[in-house]
Amino acid sequence: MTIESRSIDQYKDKLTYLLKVATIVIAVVSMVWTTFYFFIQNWLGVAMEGVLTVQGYMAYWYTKRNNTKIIADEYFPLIFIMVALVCFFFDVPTAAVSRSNHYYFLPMALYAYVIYQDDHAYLKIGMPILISLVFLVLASSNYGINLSEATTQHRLIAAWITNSIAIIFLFLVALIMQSDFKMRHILELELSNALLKNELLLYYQPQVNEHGKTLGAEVLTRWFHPKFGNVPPDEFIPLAEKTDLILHLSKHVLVSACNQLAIWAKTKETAHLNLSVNISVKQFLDPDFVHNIIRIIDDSKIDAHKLQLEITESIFAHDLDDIKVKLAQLKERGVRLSLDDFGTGYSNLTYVKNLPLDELKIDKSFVKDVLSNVSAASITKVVISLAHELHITIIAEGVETHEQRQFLVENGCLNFQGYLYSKPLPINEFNAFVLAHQTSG
Ligand code: G
Ligand code: G
Ligand code: MN
Repeated sequence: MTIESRSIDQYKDKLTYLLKVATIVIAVVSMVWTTFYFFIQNWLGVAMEGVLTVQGYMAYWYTKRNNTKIIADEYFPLIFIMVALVCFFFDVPTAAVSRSNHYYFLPMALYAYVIYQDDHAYLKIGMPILISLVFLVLASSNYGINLSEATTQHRLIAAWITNSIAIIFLFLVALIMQSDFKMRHILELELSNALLKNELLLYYQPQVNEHGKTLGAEVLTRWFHPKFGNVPPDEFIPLAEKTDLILHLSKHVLVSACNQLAIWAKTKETAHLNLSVNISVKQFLDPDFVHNIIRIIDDSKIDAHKLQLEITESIFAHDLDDIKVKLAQLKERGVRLSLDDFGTGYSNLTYVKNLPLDELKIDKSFVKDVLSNVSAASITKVVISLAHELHITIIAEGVETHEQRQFLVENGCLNFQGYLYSKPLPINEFNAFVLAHQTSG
């Protein structure tokens, strides 16, 4: 176990390192070209290579900050387009010099397969195919409108450099692929071990109304690794999402949550409790998602209204029709739906209005700043009135102080979750909390 866990970090570091090398090479090479075009006063060349330089540096900066998602979403496609433009306008083959920049597309096609691995097939397969097709056209033709103004001699030297870098990139990508696959493999082993050994535990964070009565809880998964202690969900959930393990993990969480609801239903003091469960995007997109949930509810014989699924706005980046169908099926079975972290992502009011939601959850980042930041305060007010207008429940998460609570109450949000009341608790402590907070409701 120890060796495996250490190697996750090792591969993660290696991946970041390789990506840093690649992005800095892109930046430096295009900066050299920017300077070159500057000296021969070819302003279009300066502009184009200048843009590539900035993109390279930005990609490097985001790699350093461990934000590889923005590279996949923005910088990779942009760099692809820029290199294609360079091929077409600045690297047009002549009788004396052949084209060279298109060779960058070979490592890029391979790299696309790595970064879009967890995405829809049209990206995962489509991007490598698209890049390869562009390579094919540029490699097999002399299409292009030459705006370069560079001399044949310069271009000959440049071709040697470009081809060398393209070859180096090819090996870099091969190393990146190797590290990435290895890391996934190890993590899959570790997490599936954790599932088998019951190292994943459910914690319950109370949700409380304005009278202090406990309405229910949000389930938050904790991973207690025997050697590394508490691995935070912010680390293992995104990693689990990279493999199918998220499906097993989520199923474990849902089954446990429904079993808990069944246990609560047997006792007068706890029979009213609701349970909110976080649903990850990949889990939601699984074709069997609805079917599985309904089966779990049926098996545990709980009242489906007591189960609430928390989805996030990032779901809306996917097929909306499919989402609507799934949400409608869940609603029909009586499951409640909550929109988590509201206001942090693809906020689009039309989604909120058109989906069968039961609850909006004000994100803790707004609650945190509600007293010190005017825009956090106004966003919070808008979200609260939106919920009122749609006649759905509103709850604030991350409530830590009486002053924040007071602000929320004054603006019409009467349900709270946060450290002011309690941190997420193991089941025994949560049950004790409920008994201690039974005041009128
Ligand atoms: O639990 P905090 O305690 O650190 O949780 C961090 C993040 O992990 C939250 O955004 C929460 O939504 C998410 N999270 C916690 N448990 C689960 C889970 O069981 N499934 C999913 N999909 N996300 C979870
Ligand atoms: O994304 P989601 O809303 O599911 O995240 C819930 C996360 O918020 C968990 O990590 C939980 O531990 C954390 N959390 C719960 N209450 C508070 C709080 O009062 N303050 C802060 N900073 N975090 C909180
Ligand atoms: Mn949540």
